Amino acid sequence: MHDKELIKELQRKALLIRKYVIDSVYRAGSGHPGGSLSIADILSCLYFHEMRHDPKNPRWPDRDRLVLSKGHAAPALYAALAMSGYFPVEELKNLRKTGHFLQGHPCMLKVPGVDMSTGSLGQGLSVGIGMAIAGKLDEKDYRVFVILGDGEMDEGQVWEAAASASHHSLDNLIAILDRNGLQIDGHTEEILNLEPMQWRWRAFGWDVIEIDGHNIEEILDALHEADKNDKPTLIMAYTIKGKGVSFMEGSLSFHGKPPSDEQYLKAMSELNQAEEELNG
Ligand SMILES: Cc1ncc(C[n+]2csc(CCOP(=O)(O)OP(=O)(O)O)c2C)c(N)n1
Ligand SMILES: [Mg+2]
Repeated sequence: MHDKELIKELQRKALLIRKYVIDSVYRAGSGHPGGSLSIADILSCLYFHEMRHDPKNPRWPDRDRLVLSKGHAAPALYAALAMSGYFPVEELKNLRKTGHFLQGHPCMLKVPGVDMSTGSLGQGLSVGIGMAIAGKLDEKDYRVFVILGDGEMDEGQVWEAAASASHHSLDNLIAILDRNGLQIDGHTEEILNLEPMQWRWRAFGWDVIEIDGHNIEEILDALHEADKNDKPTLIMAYTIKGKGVSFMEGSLSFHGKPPSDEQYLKAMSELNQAEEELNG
């Protein structure tokens, strides 16, 4: 059992991430709200509880690393980083604006706290493996978290990486699969059926933990359990694309589209209401 206050605090932070996602994508007039909203709870648990990191020292050699392999969910990552103190939250208003540093996809050369530049799907797990092997060679005890999309599983490079992670017994590597069932063109099973997905990962030598990716307690338990494994772990997080905004939930069209003026107001009012309910 986790402390009730901790759970509530992480739920509050996840809601705030969602509000920043909607606000920044609306102001930018472009971006990916759906896949950003689906990982808000996961990022909240990672940045505000689980990860060892120091926003004042973004390149601290002993920090846990995070690779957002589904780099189009950058608005959620930027919100978590700003809220952690890597840069001022005011910068979130300048998402995708010329002359500012928060690009549409994360750039490690420009944004403090971004461990890897991503956006081209399929590559993040390979990079995470490199970091995990480096950690072993350097005798460091940091962990590497990689957040993957389920449409991203169509990329063959993911499976080459999956095989090499177990070959190298990378128990310091934790991949989190955002299993929202949707990709850019449709339902994941219609585009390329990879079911049973959990058994594919097991066959590649990974431990698999299946959870509700919006349940803070389950996310925390899974992260804790992953730490005890002697194999790489895949946390299969079942989520809802667009989670938290009624008309974006399960919607294909909000994969990569900003809300209109009217939709923006509705989304913010729903999230504000959820916040009020949480605060009782
Ligand atoms: C190599 C590559 N091909 C195509 C794209 C364009 N693209 C951006 S997001 C996306 C869909 C990804 O679906 P999924 O991994 O399920 O992400 P989520 O549902 O979490 O948004 C695609 C095809 C890309 N970024 N990289
Ligand atoms: Mg998806």
